[in-house]
Amino acid sequence: MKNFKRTLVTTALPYANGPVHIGHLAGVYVPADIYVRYLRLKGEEVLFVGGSDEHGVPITIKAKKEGVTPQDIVDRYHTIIKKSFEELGISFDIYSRTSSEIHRKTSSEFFRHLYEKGEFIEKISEQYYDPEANQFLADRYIVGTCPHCKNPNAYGDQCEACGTSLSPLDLIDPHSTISGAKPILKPTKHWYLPLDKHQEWLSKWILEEHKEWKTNVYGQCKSWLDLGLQPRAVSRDLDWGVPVPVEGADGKVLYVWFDAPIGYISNTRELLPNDWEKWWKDKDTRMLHFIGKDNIVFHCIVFPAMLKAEGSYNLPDNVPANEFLNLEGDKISTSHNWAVWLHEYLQEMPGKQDVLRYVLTANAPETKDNDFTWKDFQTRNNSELVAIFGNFINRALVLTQKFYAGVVPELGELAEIDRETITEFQQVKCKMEKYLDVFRFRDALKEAMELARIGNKYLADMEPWKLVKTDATRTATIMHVALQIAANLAIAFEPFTPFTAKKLRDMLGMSEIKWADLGRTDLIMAGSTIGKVELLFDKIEDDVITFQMNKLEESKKKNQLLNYKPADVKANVPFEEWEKTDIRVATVLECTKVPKADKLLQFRLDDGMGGRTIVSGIAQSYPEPEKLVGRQVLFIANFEPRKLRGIISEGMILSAVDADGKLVLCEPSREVKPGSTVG
Ligand code: B3M
Ligand code: ZN
Repeated sequence: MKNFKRTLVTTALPYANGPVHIGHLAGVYVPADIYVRYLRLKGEEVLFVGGSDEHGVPITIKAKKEGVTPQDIVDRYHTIIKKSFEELGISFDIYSRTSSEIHRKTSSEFFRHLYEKGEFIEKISEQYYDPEANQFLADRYIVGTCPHCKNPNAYGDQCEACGTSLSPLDLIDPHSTISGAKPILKPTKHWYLPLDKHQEWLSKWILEEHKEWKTNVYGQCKSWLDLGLQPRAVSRDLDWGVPVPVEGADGKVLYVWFDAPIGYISNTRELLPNDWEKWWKDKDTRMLHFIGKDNIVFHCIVFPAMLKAEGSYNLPDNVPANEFLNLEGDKISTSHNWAVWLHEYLQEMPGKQDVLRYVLTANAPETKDNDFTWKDFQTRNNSELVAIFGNFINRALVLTQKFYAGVVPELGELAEIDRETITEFQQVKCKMEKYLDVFRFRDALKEAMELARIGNKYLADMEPWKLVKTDATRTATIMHVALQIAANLAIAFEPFTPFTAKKLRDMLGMSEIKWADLGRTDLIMAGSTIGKVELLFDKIEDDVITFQMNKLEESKKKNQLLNYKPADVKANVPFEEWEKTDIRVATVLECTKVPKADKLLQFRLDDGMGGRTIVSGIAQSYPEPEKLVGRQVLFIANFEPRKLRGIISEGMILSAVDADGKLVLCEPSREVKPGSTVG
């Protein structure tokens, strides 16, 4: 690997049309922060740049829906996002935004420069226009029937019912969501970045010179390149964004994916107005983009092509993109509120930033999609953070308090076992580096945890609590070694769990830490005093997890109701057929659960004809069956009797099936004589 003087780390700019969730964190922000903290600990020169992406159509749609301006929307979410990142300890040097003046200037100049160099092609194409609202329509503003599944509410870019990507021209019976009008096709001019002209150098640069990129990233690039690159429009007809800075471009803005990556440059410029160029143009600077997998093509192909076309910028050295994190088995979805939102987590779980950072790293979707579950969150907290890391630190420090009133004891002569333990924990640094240097943070974290395991095992084997009664010198040596392991943990965990590392440092009285010190056995001196001992982690009880699970369950139900689509109507039946079904009213006399059958209820009914028994599969919707006594139900009286769990069921009780799958009994709107017919 080439030697660089400094590293610029960027993280994908989250859209400011919603808060960030654990998927964003696991994919981008936590790994980037780990890496940056690691470099800083090593004393390297590093700049960590982030910000909000405040342009694009979804923001304008949200604004319209709420009757506010797009600026209102981005102001709201930029504030939430920025604050929540800070609270989670994502240590940006700057977190800014693309609606800033400096960004408008930077991206305008960038476009203008390429324009003047002749790096764009201009094309006129036919696009949908709303004749009532007098504006061109972004794909998302056009709704029509999906040609594949006939969903009447498909968008111009995608049908959310069947998942097919669409172009607005595919839609049957399109209409504008702004005015409802039928859109007309109208010619419009746009600027295109001719990616086909960049194909050759891009292929060489990625496929030959960057074989070290993660396989998921390399593979995606390869398939794009194999398909052959096409020119891409870099402007849009829209009134929210950076205006296209050329004559005759009224009503046109830069495409959000053109201006957003330039946001990395603008934000660097905002932070370092006089010194930003060395981070972008000096060949001794290495640039890394941390992103999610859906952004790979933009960061590995489109943005590099833009930078190359400009001519004076560096290209990224690596783009360590992650795969996706799912939540309880389902894809995280902002629109379906299927997510764990960072700002809510921080509120509901105060002081537990490091638990989330830890779990998201231990389970990071580095090579494939992964699943976050609350149960796993609890287990990792209770049986890893509490039982291994927290337990070791607590033991070592509490014993030091107890035996030596908190004064670090002298190191005596080392025994074989001490030497072995020291050799073992000294290897951790090298192992961690091997992983951290190639962005394998899960494995690096495992090694850090290994250090705590070594400490735990050492204390468990040595049993200083027993030894103290017979051999004071030996006990002092053991405790001295254990405290050095504790100090090492404060360094090893700093990139992953910075709040805990700080707490630990404070307890041990360590002021400054350096990565280079990892593995040392003289980090805290005999005679120094340790501070007040506090637990590093608390056990997470079941009720905390149940609360979170219930919250998710609620949003799942809401979604089912919101997205409910009635089932297709069955084939017609002639009257004579229908007439054969004899539906009657009955009053419930008794209702009980059928033993060992969790779905079945047994009804005894007054059917006006001497009574009958019916077994019905609605137990899950009626957990207190006795409450049904006295109510009236509809039932099919001439349904062939069937034996269910040994009970003869003489008919079928009618219920409606609600969107969430719950069964709801049908009842006449006022009481009628049992046995009355229904028709
Ligand atoms: N805002 C997309 C996203 O959040 C986009 C990233 C921009 S990075 C320059 O998925
Ligand atoms: Zn469809």
